[in-house]
Amino acid sequence: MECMPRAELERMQYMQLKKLVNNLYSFNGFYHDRMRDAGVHPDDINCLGDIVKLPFMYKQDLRDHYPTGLFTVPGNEVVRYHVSSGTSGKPTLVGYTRGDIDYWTETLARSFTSIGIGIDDIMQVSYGYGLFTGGLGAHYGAEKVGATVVPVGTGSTERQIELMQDLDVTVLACTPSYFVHMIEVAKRMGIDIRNDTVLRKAVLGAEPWSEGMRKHIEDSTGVRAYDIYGTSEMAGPMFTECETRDGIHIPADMMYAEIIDTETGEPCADGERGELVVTMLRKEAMPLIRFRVKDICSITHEPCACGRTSPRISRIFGRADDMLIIRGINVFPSQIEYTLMHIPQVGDQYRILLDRVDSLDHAVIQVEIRPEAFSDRIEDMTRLRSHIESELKKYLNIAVTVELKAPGELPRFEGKAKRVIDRRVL
Ligand code: DLL
Repeated sequence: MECMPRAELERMQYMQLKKLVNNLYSFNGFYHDRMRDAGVHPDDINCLGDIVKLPFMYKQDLRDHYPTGLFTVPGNEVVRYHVSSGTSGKPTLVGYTRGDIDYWTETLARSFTSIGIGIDDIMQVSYGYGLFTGGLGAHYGAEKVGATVVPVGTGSTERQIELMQDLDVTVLACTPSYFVHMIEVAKRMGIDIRNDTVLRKAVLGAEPWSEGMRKHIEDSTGVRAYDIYGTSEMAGPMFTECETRDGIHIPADMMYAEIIDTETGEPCADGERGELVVTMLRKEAMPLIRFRVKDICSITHEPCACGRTSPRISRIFGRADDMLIIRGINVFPSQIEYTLMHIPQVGDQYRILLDRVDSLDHAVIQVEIRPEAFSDRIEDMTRLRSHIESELKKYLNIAVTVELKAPGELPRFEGKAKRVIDRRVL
């Protein structure tokens, strides 16, 4: 399945899409009305490319039909709920049939296999368990490949590090920011992850991170870090990079991915950045057709060096809706992180504070610096601050103020990091 020629994969996707559209048009009021209002009938879908005729779905649709209005199976076929908190507005509820759980688990098992996780591994799952999908998702996927799971969840970081040592944990699954925090706590406990544990891989995701962050993590621990992506609407964490680490594989039998221009809705070419739009081809309880995820990335359909023919998406660069507009200039927090992580004196923690002063946007970037770069000499610190400011100006094209922070001064996070504090009154 994973190495099928592209034409065959696309034929299979078309068959699944056709079935999905027929079913939803015939048996579901929401999809029926949406298609009718867009002037499209299932008979108009005659090849995979015809998917662009179908209307988009938005997060707002899920909120408007909260809790179960978009479910397409009887309530007694639903075996699990997860809830996505979201940044604003009502939460969204995701329901799963037995089949949905199996297909989610299978996707993750295939992803974990592609990075060499298997029967000999012990995976510590330090994503939150509960309504958040990270913990249970990674848990089921790891068990499916025969790994031993240590279901710690978040928090009690010192205990986590002791368990990691005691149980010979080889793989860690958590947010990148939590791993960075763990590395610091381990250091304080006198434990060097590289030499005092057998941890060799980390599956990091659920929030934006950068190549620079990956390098910091790998250089300080010797652990190989892989990106894992997914959203609760899709099911939860699902897709990872393979050993080649040249994009996140999207198994074509699970999901059809499009990249569009956020403004115009038109398709982007391979390699071009745009907004991810997904159609879930096998979901039962809550299908998604052309759902606008709002994550910004690019796609390639070229086969990967690993041999898999599935399309691959790039790292997520940011979200279309958390793009910051600072004095009229569009800035993604990921661009700021990218710039900071290329400055050797800068540590792993930073925070972006936005205020409006005399009607003008004012951006302050608080940056922790590495212990070895910290100096008592004011001239050294002033020089470093100006250097960081000028790098940010060069890359982002806006002037920002940098505040240097001592190692350990900024808040740490066990789940998703909150790095942007926007106090501007709009
Ligand atoms: O965060 C699912 C997940 C759990 C993914 C564990 C990976 C690992 P939500 O809470 O619905 O689901 O949040 C989804 O998080 O739209 C992205 O904006 C962001 N996100 C998730 N993974 C990544 C990643 C889970 N690898 C939202 N890189 C998505 C960047 C990510 N952003």
